[in-house]
Amino acid sequence: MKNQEIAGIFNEIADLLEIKGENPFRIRAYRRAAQNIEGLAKDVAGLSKEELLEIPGIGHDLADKIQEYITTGKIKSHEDLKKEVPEGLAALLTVPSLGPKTAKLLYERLKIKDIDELEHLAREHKLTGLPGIKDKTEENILRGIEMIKRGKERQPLSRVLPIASDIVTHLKKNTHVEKINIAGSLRRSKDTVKDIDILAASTNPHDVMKAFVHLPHVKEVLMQGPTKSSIITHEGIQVDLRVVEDESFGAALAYFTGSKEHNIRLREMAVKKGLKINEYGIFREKDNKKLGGQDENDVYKILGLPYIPPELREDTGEVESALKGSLPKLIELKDIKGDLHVHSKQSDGSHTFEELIKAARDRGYEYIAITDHSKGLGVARGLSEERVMGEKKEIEAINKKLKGFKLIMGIEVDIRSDGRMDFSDEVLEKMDIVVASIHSGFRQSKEQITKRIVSAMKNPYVSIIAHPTGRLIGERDPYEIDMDYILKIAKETETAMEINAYPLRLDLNDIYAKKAKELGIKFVISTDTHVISQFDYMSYGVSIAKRGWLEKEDVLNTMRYDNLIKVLQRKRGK
Ligand code: DGT
Ligand code: CA
Ligand code: ZN
Repeated sequence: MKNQEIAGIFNEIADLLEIKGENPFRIRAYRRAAQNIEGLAKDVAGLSKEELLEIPGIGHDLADKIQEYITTGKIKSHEDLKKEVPEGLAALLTVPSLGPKTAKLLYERLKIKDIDELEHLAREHKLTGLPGIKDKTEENILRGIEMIKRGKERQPLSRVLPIASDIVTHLKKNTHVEKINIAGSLRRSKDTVKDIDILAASTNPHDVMKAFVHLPHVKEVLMQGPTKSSIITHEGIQVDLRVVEDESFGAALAYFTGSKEHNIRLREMAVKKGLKINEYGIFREKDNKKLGGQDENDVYKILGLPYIPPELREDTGEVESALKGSLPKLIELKDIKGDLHVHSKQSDGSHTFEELIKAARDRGYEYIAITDHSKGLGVARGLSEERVMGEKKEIEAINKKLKGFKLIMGIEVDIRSDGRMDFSDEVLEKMDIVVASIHSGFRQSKEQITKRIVSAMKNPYVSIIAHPTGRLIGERDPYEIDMDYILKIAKETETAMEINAYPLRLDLNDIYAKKAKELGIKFVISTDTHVISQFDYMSYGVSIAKRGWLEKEDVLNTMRYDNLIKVLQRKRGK
């Protein structure tokens, strides 16, 4: 799948153009194209030019560039740009929080050639004093570098899962495997993963391993053995494949799915019962008699436990809960009846209402809420009061014609730096659903940001807090907030918390979701779609919800439209 490579190159072109001080519209066009390609479910390599032109933001020029990359592995204008901009300067641009202007300044004044040198000088406070660079700037640069280093160790779920699934498909097709499954943190749907663990059962491990190390995905073979092989993919991700006998597959799957902490708990329980568990099976201690191991559930059954879903296996109470018979009945993708955070062309989305409705109906939804940005977000073409009322009229007219589907009039209202809402209550009252979120002032103190979110929750028209911590995995840390206090107020004010399914957000995260559920807070799982293919991010949101122990009843967008609106507006009557 070439989508991410091409999106990466388009972003790089945008950076390079920015350094050169080129036309901002051209720069924006590249960034938007990158975003849209990255969000695409289909591989661009398989698309005709006509099909490429259907991707929002892709015109003839960019479509040609995509095809040039697919046939030659390069884009000439990109190579030319790189020659114009020194390599060292381009390297500096990879640091999040370091914009082209500052990068250029540092490169020209201090002759910084790479990130190590930048880190060194920032630590020694050698950057301050340059125009526009303060202690804070140095801190942010160091934090950005830290993030790059961390980012190399762990990759977002969404980048890794498609690669892993593709490898599994290849191995299933080309080799004789009886069973094959993803294991490790990827199977537990953690928001970031270190590597890909795959487990297979085969009577001919040699052939499977041979096929594995020759897959088109392989950049480097780290080791090749009869039971375990490891490779590095072109994306730089390590993949470990283990091959076992069919009769041990279940035990091995349980073992390599982890987590390590969960496994330790199971082994302790086993010892107390005179049993022994390892990757080969589950055995009676006294005579080593094998009691099971072909199926994963053997392990749980023999321990006297119900099956524990992989998303819960973190030793955060799932074993106790299993013993009591009180494991949650986890929410599933098919429970979701609609998406409550969607952007249209009217702000920074790429589609008309009609296109969004069709895409939502194709996914079996009964409703979506249009939640374009409010006026404060100029960069996202935020709506003025007047435009928002125009949008409302249009939506009402569309709803008159729709059967079996509802377009919900909403707004993503910006919580301003001073804590006020970007729209007055008179405007918010006219919306069927109000999603409030923070898009600025990320570096305010913990008290200030907490206060802003609390004031949004205390507004009777705000039904949902969107992406409550503002993180972008690998790009921006969560802002500092007093989450315990926020959750307490969410409960008191009956404000729902969003699990934003956009793969770099996944925010609320699993840990806070579990806490919030324990307090009885309600959730929505929303994709924040800007391009219709992003509706499919819902599955990532549901995975995080599962990791947060959520059940269907905890999530409002599993409800029918009528009940949903009643619940979302309940706080208005108080
Ligand atoms: P990651 O890769 O950091 O995202 O997280 P995991 O959980 O995939 O960790 P990984 O890849 O090191 O190991 C995969 C699974 O193998 C892990 O979840 C449990 C099992 N495992 C690995 N090493 C040990 C160990 O020393 N003891 C036990 N009990 N299990 C282990
Ligand atoms: Ca792993
Ligand atoms: Zn949004």
